[in-house]
Amino acid sequence: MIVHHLGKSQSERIVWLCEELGIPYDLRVYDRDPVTRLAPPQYKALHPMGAAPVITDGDLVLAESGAIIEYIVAKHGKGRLTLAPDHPDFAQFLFWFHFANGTLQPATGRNMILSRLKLPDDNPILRAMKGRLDLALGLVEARLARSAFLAGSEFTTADIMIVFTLTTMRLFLPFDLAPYPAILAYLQRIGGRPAYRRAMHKGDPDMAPLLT
Ligand SMILES: N[C@@H](CCC(=O)N[C@@H](CS)C(=O)NCC(=O)O)C(=O)O
Repeated sequence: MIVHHLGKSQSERIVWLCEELGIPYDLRVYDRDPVTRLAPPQYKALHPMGAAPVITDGDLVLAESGAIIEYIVAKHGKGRLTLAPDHPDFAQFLFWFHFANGTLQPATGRNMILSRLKLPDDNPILRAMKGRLDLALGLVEARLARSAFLAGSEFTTADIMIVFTLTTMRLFLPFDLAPYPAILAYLQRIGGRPAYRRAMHKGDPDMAPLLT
C-alpha cells in the first residue's frame, strides 16, 4: 500500500494511522504548489478529485479520509482503534468520527475561504460562519473536558480524524485555542504519542506540529 501524502494536509491522518497500527506502507510525499498552495499536477493525477489523502493498494485508488481510514482499519486493524457495536461508547465513537470531517473541518474550510474575501467584521455571513465554528469548537471542548479522548477513555480513529483540524489546519485559518483548555491539554496528550510524532516527522519534517 502506498500512502500519497500532500505536505501539510489532511493526509497526515493516514500516515499517523499506519504508524499507530504498525503496518507496512510506502510513503510518497508531494509538496504543495508554492503559489496556489494546491496539490501539484502529479498529485491531481492520482484521483479525479485531486485532493489529499489518496492511497493506492494494488489496482485500488482510494480517496476521502474517512473511507481510507475505514478501509485500512477493516483490513489491518484487527479490531484496534475502533469501538464495536456492543461497546458502551459505540455511538459516541461514530458521532465524533463523523463530526470531525462532516462538521468541524468544513466549518474551518468555509471560514478560510471567507477570510480571503477580506469582508468587514460585521458581515452577517462571516459572523454566522464564525459562530458555527465557535459552536463546533465549544462542543469538542465540552467533550474533552469530560473524557480523555473523543470516543471516551480509549484513543480511536475519531481522534485521528479530528487532530488535523485542530493543528495543521491553523496554518490556513489561524484560530486561537486559548479559550479551549481541554482541547489544548488533549493536544499535549496526542503530541506525546510516539506514532503521532513519527508520522509528523516522516510526512512534514520541516514543520513542528501545531500543538499549542
Ligand atoms: N473531505 C476530503 C477533503 C480533501 C481535501 O480538501 N484535501 C486538501 C488537503 S487539506 C487538498 O488536497 N488540498 C489541495 C488541493 O485541493 O489541491 C478528505 O477528507 O479526504
